[in-house]
Amino acid sequence: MLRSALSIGLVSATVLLGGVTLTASASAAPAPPAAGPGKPTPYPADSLRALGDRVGLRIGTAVNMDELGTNAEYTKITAEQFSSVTAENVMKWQLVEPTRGTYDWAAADELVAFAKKNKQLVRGHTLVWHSQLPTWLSSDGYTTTLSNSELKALLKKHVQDQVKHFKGDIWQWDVVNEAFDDEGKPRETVWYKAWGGLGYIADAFRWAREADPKALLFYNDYNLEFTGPKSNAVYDFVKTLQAQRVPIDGVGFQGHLATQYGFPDLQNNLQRFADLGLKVAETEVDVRTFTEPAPNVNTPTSPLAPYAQESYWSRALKACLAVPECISFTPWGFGDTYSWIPGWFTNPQEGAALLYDADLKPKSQYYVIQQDLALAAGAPRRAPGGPGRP
Ligand code: 9MR
Repeated sequence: MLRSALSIGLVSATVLLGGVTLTASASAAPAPPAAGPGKPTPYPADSLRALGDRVGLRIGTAVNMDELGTNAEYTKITAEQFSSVTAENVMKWQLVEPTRGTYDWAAADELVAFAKKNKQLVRGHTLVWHSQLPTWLSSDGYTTTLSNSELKALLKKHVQDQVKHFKGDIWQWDVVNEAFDDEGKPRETVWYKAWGGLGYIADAFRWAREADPKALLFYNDYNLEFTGPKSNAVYDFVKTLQAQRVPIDGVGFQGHLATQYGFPDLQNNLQRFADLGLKVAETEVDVRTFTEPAPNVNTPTSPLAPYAQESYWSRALKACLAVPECISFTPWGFGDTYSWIPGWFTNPQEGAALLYDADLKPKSQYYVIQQDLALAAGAPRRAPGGPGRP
């Protein structure tokens, strides 16, 4: 009853849940006072970030730097709703060193400044990956004209320089991203080939720890959400890192979910990694569904799809809430227009994967998450962690 009242967006409906008054439509909420220059944007008591604060759970978002600062509504939502931000692209190697030997930190620095101003923590994404490499290094992540010794020196310099540049400003670093394939085999990337194995991963974590001892260091990947060859391989590998005293603090579960597949045994997987003494996080959550062909790529083909999406969002959040070591829950952006999904999954078309629609209005999925957070006051409180942090 409550859900349906919220889902159909009764503009005047307000509900008291978990001690917080939830407003059914963001536009019906009293407008917060405008933020002055240099002042943080005030955020409402029923925002996702305010509700997450009560259990110590950071609610994050990936940020598109083409919109932040130029699109007023986008900027306001980023500040009001989220207590953590991840650079969707601007901290990737391709963007920070497009020309060999010349760094461009401008967009990433802008995001860090925005986060500081708005009292948000930053997830650094990502230091070592085979994708989105500058073309001077590799155009496909698997082949290169550079020698193994050059690659080794380049990766060391990249990790050290980037972590030092942001020293003190990053809460969690995705040190290594997507090193395993879906069969649980190591991807034979340029890094794997240069080291003759996975040794580059231990080296990268050690360099990152030296460069910023206070940042939490994460391994991040997709399809770790369910028990299978990939999550088993990463689980075993992480144990070998720990046995070698490699400074790994956490594992990121990207959480790119789709209604066409069954909901994964996510809580079990978060818990088994947490039981290794690690932090865990949901780092790139979206829930895609089948949609109409272009130009209506964010219109579900089935009117029932949003119900499945609401359920998946809710279960993904609750899996994190149930595991005290799960310190952040980060959707991969918040407006369907900016999602990577419609451009990537085209045959058949999928989309409508985020909490806000193409007009930046909250969808029913948003209200479900908001309601779950309001009710989560009894969930175990988590500590953000990291050396020097509670
Ligand atoms: O959302 C990102 C998109 O804008 C980029 O074009 C794409 C390039 O590979 O990367 C997307 O983000 C990815 C993230 O960095 C790592 N996990 C998968 C994400 C979706 O592809």
